[in-house]
Amino acid sequence: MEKVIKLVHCADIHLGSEPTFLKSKATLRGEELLLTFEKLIDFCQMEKVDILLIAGDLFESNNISDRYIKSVISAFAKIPDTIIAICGGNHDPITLDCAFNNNTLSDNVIIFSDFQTYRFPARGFMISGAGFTSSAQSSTNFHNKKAEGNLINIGIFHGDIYSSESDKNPISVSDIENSDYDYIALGHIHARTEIIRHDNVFYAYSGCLEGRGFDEVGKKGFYYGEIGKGYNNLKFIQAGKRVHYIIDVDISSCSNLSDMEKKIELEMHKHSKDISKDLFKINLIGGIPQSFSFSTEALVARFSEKVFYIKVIDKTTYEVDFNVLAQENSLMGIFAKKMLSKIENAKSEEEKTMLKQALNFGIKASHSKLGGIYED
Ligand SMILES: [Mn+2]
Repeated sequence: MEKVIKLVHCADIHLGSEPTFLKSKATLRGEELLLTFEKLIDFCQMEKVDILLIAGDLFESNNISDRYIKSVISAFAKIPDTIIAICGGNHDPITLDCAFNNNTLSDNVIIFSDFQTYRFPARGFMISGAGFTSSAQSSTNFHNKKAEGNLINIGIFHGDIYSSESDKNPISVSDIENSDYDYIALGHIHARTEIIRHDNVFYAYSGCLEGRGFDEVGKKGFYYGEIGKGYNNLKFIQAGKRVHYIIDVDISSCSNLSDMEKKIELEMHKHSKDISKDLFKINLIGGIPQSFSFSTEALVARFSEKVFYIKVIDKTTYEVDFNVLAQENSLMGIFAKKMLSKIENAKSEEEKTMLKQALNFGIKASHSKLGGIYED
């Protein structure tokens, strides 16, 4: 077989960020991002990785606590045989006051701002890339580039392949596919792609290393494996210490908090290997009798020792015969009658659904359940 090299591709680590929704656990979570990154460095050392690619947004901003920067720089120095290629992201652009310009880095680290190529002929590869030099960049820094020579050509970029209108380095897929690069490591989009192949060009978004909120659900990590000319066996490795899950739980068969607790826990275990480590957003769904009222706060309290974080959103509906209610001579009766006529005359399915929800919210509000309805 032709020469292959070992590679790790990660991106969007956002060191220095502390998810504020976690309140008293936010600082702990911020520290965990750093710990996961340090584990990744240990992994590179153990596996004797040739190249570690960090495709932008290593830091949450250019204005983060010095301890994060110091930890990262000493971690880099621990793996002198691994070439560490980093490009600036929109969160940590390469500016005069960025971490990399103001600190001495070990010789194994290369930083990309304007497009540049570094050649390592003795090791059989070359790395080309570009990074952000300010927080926005409307034209791409990867246009009409072509692979050259016999070395394995690697690219590293932070940008958006999904929108040509993006002001975050809109990279065109055809520029990638026509580049003849052997592998292009992308950052910026926090949801990973599979390894995409076009002829002998391979490319991927690794996604972020750790989820930091419920817009980053599921297992997070990095790509690791061997690449060569026309060869790529990169595999996803889960690295995140904790996983965020959003789960719909139908509680229509429950008649008290204890039933609900059991049902929710059962659903959690279906998704998570260790619920005590993970974060859950539980959407309660299903129809419940009007007589059944519960407090989402009380439900959350039942999980305080069982999970790292839980948020409960009440999306249940009341099993009410609205037509009967509409006959009632009461405020709710009048409300139901008006809403039913609006639903009847709705011009679209969307409008109908929205009006039905409004009817439900109204009925729930009359039962003082407002606290559980709104999502923050
Ligand atoms: Mn990012």
